[in-house]
Amino acid sequence: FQNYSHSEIARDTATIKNSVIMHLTATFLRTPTSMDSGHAYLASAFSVRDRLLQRWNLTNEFHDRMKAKRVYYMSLEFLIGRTFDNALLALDLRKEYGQTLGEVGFRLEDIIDEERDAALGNGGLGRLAACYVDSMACSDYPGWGYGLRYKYGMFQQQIINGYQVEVPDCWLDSPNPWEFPRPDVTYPVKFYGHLVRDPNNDDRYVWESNVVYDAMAFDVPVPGYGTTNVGNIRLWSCKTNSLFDLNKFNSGDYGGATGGQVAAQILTDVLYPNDNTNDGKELRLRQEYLFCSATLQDIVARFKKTGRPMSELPELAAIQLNDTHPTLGIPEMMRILLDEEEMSWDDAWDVTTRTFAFTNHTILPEAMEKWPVPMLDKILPRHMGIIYKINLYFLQAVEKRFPGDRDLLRRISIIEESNPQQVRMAFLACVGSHKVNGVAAIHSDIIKQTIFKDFVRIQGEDKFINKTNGVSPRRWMNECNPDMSDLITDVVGDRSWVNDLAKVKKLEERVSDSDFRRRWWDAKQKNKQRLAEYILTTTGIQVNPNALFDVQVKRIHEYKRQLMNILSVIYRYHCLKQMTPEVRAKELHRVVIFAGKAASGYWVAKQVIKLINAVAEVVNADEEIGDVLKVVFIPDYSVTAAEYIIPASDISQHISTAGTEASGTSNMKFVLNGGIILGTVDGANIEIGEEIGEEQIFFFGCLAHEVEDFRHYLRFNQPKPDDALQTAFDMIQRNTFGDGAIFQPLIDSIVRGGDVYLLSVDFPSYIQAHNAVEDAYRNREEWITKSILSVARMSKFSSDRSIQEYAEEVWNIEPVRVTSCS
Ligand code: 26Y
Repeated sequence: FQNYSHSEIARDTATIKNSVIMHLTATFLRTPTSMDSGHAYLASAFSVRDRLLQRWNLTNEFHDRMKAKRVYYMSLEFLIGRTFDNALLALDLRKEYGQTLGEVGFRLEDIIDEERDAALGNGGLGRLAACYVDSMACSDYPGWGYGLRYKYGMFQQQIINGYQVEVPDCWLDSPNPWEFPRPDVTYPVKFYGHLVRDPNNDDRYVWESNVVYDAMAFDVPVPGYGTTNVGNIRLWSCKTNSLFDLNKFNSGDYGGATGGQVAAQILTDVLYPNDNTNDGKELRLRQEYLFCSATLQDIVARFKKTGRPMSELPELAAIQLNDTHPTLGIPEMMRILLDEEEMSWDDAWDVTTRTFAFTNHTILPEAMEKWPVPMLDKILPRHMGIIYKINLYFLQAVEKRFPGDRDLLRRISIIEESNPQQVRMAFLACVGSHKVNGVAAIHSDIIKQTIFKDFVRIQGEDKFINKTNGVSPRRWMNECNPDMSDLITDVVGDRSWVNDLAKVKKLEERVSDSDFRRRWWDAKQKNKQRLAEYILTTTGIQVNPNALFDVQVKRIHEYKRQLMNILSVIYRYHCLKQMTPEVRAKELHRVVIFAGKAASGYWVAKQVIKLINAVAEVVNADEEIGDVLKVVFIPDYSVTAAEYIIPASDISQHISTAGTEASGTSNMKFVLNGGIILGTVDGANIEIGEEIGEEQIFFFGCLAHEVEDFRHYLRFNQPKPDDALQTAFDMIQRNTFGDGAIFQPLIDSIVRGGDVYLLSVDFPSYIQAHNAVEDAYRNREEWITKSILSVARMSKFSSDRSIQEYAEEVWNIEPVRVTSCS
């Protein structure tokens, strides 16, 4: 046994083949002759998983033994995508598996394509969580992600008649090699009920309820690249069998017997498909609590195994809240410490605030979580009581320091005095944490000047910090862009840059090496060719890989201004139509690519998708235009789709109204793949520009500090669309793209609705910026220089850098490199 846990499984192809065939026959009851590519994938994946399992055990045993402080990253979303290729690269077994599969008649690429995405997230926030656990694993930080195992992840998007249609994502219908069920790790989670006060202790209650659900753990291994460390994401699923009512079953009430099961399952059935919009649904609140309660019970149970007193929890555990969604973890921690561990209020509060830290990801008012007091009181009576008390003590302390400032108390109260009263979750998260951070420099500044302004004054500047986002170079370079990665490896001398991105700086030395420049360009062309094929299979549209690929892929949201993009495409179409064929033939050929999902209930966003598809249909069918302009909406954007699209872009658009996009992370991915940004002075665009130099990025539009004045003006004055924008409106209204009436609400949002996102303000400079991009792209040599220099200067945006900063400044944890268990 000792030997088993210490020795690595052999890496030769004979051993690999044996283990694949073992799983094929023993796990899936197939034979090599009856194997299809689906089973080839499953058998290969299970054989890789055996290796991960071994390292997983080693890692966790080692961390336990070392009594290492762990960080717990709590997130309602983990947008993981695929794992097989990622694991092969991490274990350095890609070549061996490719060879083995080749010997039995399969191409590795096809086998990789059999895997379905784990799409347990909406967009940026969920993908960030996945990049962060990847970085923790790769940098040897003892860290776990905690989340929910949704039965249905992010819906699949079909485009029917130009409209988005949502289809359930039944990702667990086929076996999932990347999760380990842990029936022994199950916790009861209570809802509703009533409280009985401890007669001897004012702060202690017994919470009685017979509505109890079980949360069962599933562990998802996170392979670390170039280390034996394997991270973990622990996902909770609502367990059902304990709710089977045997009495009802025995009396013949079969439906009633499983009634409880159905209700329990619903809690982890589906991911809410909202990105940056809070719909305040009760089921969502219950999901959040199930998640927080199970997670906190698990963290406390693990800590208690060390035998140390609860007051020392902050020495062994740091908990990061990924936005406010897991904020109930704070009152839940208090409940455990007060009611179960019998701590005093002050000691419990001290432990709690030293353990928790909170990341804010947005300042859009519609995204702010608030829960009606009556709803919270009904579902979680004990927590409502704790929140009242947290608020009371907080307000008392503030009143002491700022006597008589009643407006201040009203502004900062965790309970908003509306009708009904609401709990402001961002304030609760802030008060219960020792650090609060934004996700890019401008965003962290904005939150200090707006939502947390009073808190900065009360709690001090030092509590409010910036942690600029980052992305994983493993997935977003090495995995998705093999040709460019091989080139970088040639320059650096080995592949160590994948874990140490500062090394890409070396690319600058080769910027005038003509052979290198040609290979750089060829790598991009190959990626564009690959995307052209992907576009053909997913949309039926043929595009020319030699055209400029102009990409905007992200969630569809008004603040991200896909509408401004498509309006500029309409204007471009108009201009092309005015030209003589001779002049038109000299125009730069362009493929405008969109992808992204709209929340199911977000009508305006769905109309934007319809408009894009309506424009695409007319433009792509216009023989006069031909290859000069193509418009493509790629359906069902996902992590995997992004891995095809991002490496193939020449220019990508990140054009949010200044001050609205907290950071953005795809902007980083595009530049790390040699693409150039056309963007506003917003989010992480700003820091990207600072790092790579302003010659390498195309900025336009008004600045964040100007936005309020423009908005104010537009509340009382009609916007003045310039000729270009007016031309686009006219074409829509003249039914150029089908019935213009269905798009009138989009035009009205600008001309009558106050143009909240300032499309009319930024449109002229947007068109100018497009022209500048065209001029630059026509000069191929200059373009290649921009592309190489950009990548060379992007090392700041590795999530390894972000995680190191969190580790040092927020979590106070150190890397623990797994060596041996003994
Ligand atoms: C349901 C509701 C409460 C809600 C659900 C999801 C609210 C917000 C979200 C998701 C927000 C989100 O994805 N924010 C993005 O986070 C990224 C990572 O920090 C940023 O790069 C990006 O600018 C921000 O919009």
